[in-house]
Amino acid sequence: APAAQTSNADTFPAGFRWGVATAAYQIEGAAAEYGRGPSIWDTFSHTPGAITDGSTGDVACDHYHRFRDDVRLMAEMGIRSYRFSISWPRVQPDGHGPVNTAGLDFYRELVDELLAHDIEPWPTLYHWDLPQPLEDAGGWPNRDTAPRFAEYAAIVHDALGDRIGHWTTLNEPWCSAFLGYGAGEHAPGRRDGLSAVRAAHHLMLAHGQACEVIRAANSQVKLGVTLNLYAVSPASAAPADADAVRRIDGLANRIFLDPILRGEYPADVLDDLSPLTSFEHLHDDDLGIISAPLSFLGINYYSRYVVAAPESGDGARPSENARSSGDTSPSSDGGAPDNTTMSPDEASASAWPGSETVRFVERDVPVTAMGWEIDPVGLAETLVRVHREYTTLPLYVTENGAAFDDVADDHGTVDDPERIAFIDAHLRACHDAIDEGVPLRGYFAWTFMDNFEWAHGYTKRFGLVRVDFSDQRRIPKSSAEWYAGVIQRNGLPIMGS
Ligand code: GBH
Repeated sequence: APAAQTSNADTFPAGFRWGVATAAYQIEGAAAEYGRGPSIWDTFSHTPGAITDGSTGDVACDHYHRFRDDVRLMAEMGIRSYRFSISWPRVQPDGHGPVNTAGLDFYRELVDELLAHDIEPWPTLYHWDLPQPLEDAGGWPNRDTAPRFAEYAAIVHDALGDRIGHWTTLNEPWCSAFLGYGAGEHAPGRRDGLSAVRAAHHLMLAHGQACEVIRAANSQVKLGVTLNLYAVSPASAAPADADAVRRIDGLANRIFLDPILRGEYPADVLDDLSPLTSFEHLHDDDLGIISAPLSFLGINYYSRYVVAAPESGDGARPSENARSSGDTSPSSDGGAPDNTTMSPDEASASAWPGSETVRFVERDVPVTAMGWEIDPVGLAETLVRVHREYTTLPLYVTENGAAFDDVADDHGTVDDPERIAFIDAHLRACHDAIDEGVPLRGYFAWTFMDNFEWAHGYTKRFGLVRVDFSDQRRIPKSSAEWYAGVIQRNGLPIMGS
């Protein structure tokens, strides 16, 4: 049975938005066609060893050529809102200057097709695919990338603004900064704590500057940003574990929430980072720009982190690698330090600069195929926390979902009760949060169809719809049918029926 059972009300508020989400590089394919330039994900996925199965997003779901069929399938499922991302290098192949008209046309046609099917388009301007020329010029650790992004945002808003209700600037700046420049698990695969910290700041600056230019063009526009937030809890009641929570909550959540929603950096996080930098990259007016007024906040929620103080004694090895890659191989299970097998670069790779030695504890609880703990209560906790501590803005769950080891029969049919239970439990958690007064206005399931799961390539399937990558056939899983029912009744099935 689903874990969060406290709510017996099964209907959502009138007008609650029901959607699915995707991202450009994960589905579009047509990577070198129609004037699209390369992004850091093209470069990274073509780097031997970077992606588990050696795959790339060159073709992915071939959505670029099949978007009309995909939109029709969404309409058949009763999807009311579609969150997708716009590929910056499709619109601006060099990351600045000339616009690729074919790229803008693709998104115009997609938006028109959605509207024709009564599906609300929810674009995200940046889901990790930085144009490669901008990475060559320093990437997100370089301050100049921020105004480039604002320029790109203005171009897209100009082209589509009349048909879009809600704009999201960035998806999960934590991943871009700390997985991309710290741990090196994501593009561009750099492994340097200071670069990650600078990237985080410039991503937020880019968000703020984009908000400014878009709002200057339309004062009524609805603007938001999507953060991936975690519930974080201690492995024990020991004070040292509480400090581990403070650190990881600081680097995962508060380092974005505080600047964006309060206009300040959390002092303790700056303190933890001070051995790494004297913060020359923070300029006087930045926090004013970063805390630009918003209309909503998007939250992506997948799991909870349970953390503990570093092993006493030293030599405690960076512990994030095993968990953040979903890798459960014996070599990464937190055993004895063995840095001799790592290059200096690998040894310093961490998504948690300044807090590298905090331990991520694996508990004996159900996990998804990614190895992530299934913890719907953490979603309610996160929503209530953001509402009480940070903002009264409308909130949206812009991503939530799970990979499981789907088994398809000869017809490609997948029965996926685990995915249904996962989403059911998380929706009950959403309902609990609403009962507690959280203005949660919508939910987007991650993801519409199986796709290129970043460093995991095609080995992890998060879709409601199965994709057969040998022939691009789409086959709705039982979770798709179940979700269609949820949307139709604006609520969950009554438990036990
Ligand atoms: C989202 O990111 C992305 O927006 C989406 O594109 C992606 O396909 C989807 O999730 C599924 O991965 O191993 O316990 O340390 C998710 C953000 C950040 C979630 C890192 C997992 C590591 C968990 N991820 N986190 S752990």
